[in-house]
Amino acid sequence: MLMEDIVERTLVLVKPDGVQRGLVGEVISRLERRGLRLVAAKFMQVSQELAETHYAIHKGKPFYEGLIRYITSAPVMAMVWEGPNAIAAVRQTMGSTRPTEAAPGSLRHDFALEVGRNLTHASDSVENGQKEVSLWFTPGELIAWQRDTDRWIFE
Ligand code: IDP
Ligand code: MG
Repeated sequence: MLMEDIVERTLVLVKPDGVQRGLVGEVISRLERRGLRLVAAKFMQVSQELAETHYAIHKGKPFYEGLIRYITSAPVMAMVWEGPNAIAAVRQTMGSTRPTEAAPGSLRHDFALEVGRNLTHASDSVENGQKEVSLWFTPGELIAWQRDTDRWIFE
C-alpha cells in the first residue's frame, strides 16, 4: 500500500506551559523518535480569535474561559505531523487529557499533573485533523517531502 493512501495528519501544539517549561524539544524529540514525519512548524502567539475558533467545541463548558486564557497566555509551538495512524499514535504519545489518567511513559504522565496545564494538544480524529491543520496553517506552509528513513518506518 502506498504511503499516500494511509497517511493521516494531526495538528500538535506545545501549549504555553510546555513552552515556558522548556519542553518544546522533548515533545518534538518524542514524535520524531516515534517515526512521525514533520510537515510544518511555527512558534506563535495565539490570538483571542484563533483560540476561540480552535476551542469552539468547548464553548459553554465550565473550563472554557480558563482554557482560552491558558492557550493565549504565552507563545505556543504549532506543528503538523503525519504518518500512518498519526491521530492515534500522537494521542497515545501525549497521554489522556487528565495527566493522572495518562499512561506511564506518555508526555502528560511524565511532565504534568493538572488537566488545565497538560502541555499539548493533538487532533482527535482524521476529520478534525484536516480542519485544524487548515485553521492553523496555510497550504504554502505545509512541506511535502520524502524522508530517507520512510521505507524503514512506513511498511
Ligand atoms: P484533549 O486536549 O485531550 O483533546 P479536550 O477534552 O479536547 O482534551 O479538552 C481540551 C483541553 O481543555 C484539554 O487539553 C485541557 O487543557 C482543557 N480541559 C479539558 N477539561 C478540563 C477541565 O475539566 N478543567 C480544566 N481544563 C480542562
Ligand atoms: Mg480535544
